[in-house]
Amino acid sequence: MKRIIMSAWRHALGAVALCALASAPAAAQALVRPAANPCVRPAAGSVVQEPPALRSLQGVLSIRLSYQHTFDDFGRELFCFMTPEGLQNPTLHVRPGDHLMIVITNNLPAGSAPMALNAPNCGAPIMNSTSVNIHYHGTNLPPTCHQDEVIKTIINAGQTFQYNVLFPTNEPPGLYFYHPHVHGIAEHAVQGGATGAIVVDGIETVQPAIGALPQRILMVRDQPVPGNPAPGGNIPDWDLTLNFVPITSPTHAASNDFVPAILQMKNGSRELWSICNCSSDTVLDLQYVFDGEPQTLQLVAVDGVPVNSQDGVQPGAPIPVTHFLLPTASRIQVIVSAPPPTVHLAQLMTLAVDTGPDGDNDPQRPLATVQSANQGRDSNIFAPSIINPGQRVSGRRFAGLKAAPIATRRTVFFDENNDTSTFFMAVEGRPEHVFDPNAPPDIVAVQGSVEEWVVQNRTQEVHEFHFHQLHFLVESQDNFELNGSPQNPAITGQFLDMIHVPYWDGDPTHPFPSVTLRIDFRGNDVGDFVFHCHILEHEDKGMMNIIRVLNVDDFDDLAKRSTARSDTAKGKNTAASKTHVH
Ligand SMILES: [Cu+2]
Repeated sequence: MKRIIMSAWRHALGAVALCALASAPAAAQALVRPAANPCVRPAAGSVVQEPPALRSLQGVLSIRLSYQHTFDDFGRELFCFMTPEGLQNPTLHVRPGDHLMIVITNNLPAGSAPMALNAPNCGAPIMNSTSVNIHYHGTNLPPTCHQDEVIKTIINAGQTFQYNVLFPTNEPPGLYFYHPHVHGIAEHAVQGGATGAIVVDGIETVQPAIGALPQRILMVRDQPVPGNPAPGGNIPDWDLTLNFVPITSPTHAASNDFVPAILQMKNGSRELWSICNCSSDTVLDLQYVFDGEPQTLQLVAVDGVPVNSQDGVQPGAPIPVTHFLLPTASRIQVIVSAPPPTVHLAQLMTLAVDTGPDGDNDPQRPLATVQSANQGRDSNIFAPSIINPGQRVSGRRFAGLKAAPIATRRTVFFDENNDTSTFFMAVEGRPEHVFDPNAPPDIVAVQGSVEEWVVQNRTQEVHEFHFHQLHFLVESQDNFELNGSPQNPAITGQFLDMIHVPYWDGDPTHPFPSVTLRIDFRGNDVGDFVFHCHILEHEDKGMMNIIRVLNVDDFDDLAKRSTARSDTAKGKNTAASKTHVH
């Protein structure tokens, strides 16, 4: 049903350019030896445990990771990042302005299906079926080699690579995550579990409602259903896990026999839950229910940005929600109360998500049964991140975006060819094509500008729009109801790195569902980077594109050359942009 495809690599097989590597430091690093017993996972019905956590010290978090795999009892291939001490996928706590240094060795077996990447390279110039790299999802890091670059960064089996990532001082405090981002095998790696949380500490200084509440990281992931049964009814396309505790599904479509995880809280307590939808392909619609009654959750952050915290509105104010649609790769942080003793059944669950006629089966199911007792499970939770009394973080990376003049307007859209199982992240006015890491960018923008993009869904399944290196301001969600899908009112006016674009119902008189976004190129994001659907099956099959952001001088040079070639379209575009460059 859903298998990784390597045809995109095979067609590009050919002369391999053995050009000089752009990354000399990697060779100097001592390799990280494989850990014993990698990727150990708990049993169904287990109590949810907090992932291991590592914290920066005096502005630096320096770690060593071994990328490994194993197979579980159902034959599923599991992937993980292991520290030499045996910690799996540790949560990485940093503060704005910190350096995150990671030495990583790829300890997978040698791969097949090589594909050459044109220079400039970062790491190996050839990628294959066991390559790895690390994307620091949601962070506002530059797309440069050794930081958050994923198009040309390749670490092959046996190779060691050094990341030296510098978090900006205005990075919003909140929940981010890391995962491999090699085109063609991203779905397999992420479904295998190669994801970990990144926390930029200090959110309580922007959202005072959090105060000193205990905090908990909840990572939802997805994986193949054992035996690959035909999806339908309550048999999903993908099973879910919660901090790796598998949520097993019924074996009959009409059965409701899900086995949730157990989550233990202290009687009368409140906690901050930082929840990542770290699944590859599964959209969630989270709800917290006491005896069938949806509870109000106080939403304090989405995608690492404290809500209502930008554009001079600090401290932020929480948004009450009774459910929240969480795209793949999206994160929310919510304040949650323990169930009172009178409640018989308290559950964190995901409601059914209608992914469209061409989409996956994503039924309602419980994630965890929440138990409260006089003895809390303090070992499960970590202390609040309060930096130092009196110390604050600004987190205002996107301040002023609402009022900034718009330099350029563009339309991009999701499209599919069902006959060839190819997926497109297309740009209006450009030929539609599957992602090619060696292709030139379809969009060139200028650093310092702000653009307005309409992102349309022209297909009959949902897609999840992601922009690397920056967040966008959600201006509107359009034509949703007309096509049978609800909007999510909580996100309009907020700053996200993921947004759900529901499916088109196929009625030619209905305009495509779309979102209108303000894209912020005022940051330190010069270079080539990607925007794509974060349903990774779709990304692997081509639904990704490249944008090049140039600094003003390079952009002006490009504009002059374009004008000299009488390229009127580009010339007009440039003139419009330049008038608004600060
Ligand atoms: Cu998609």
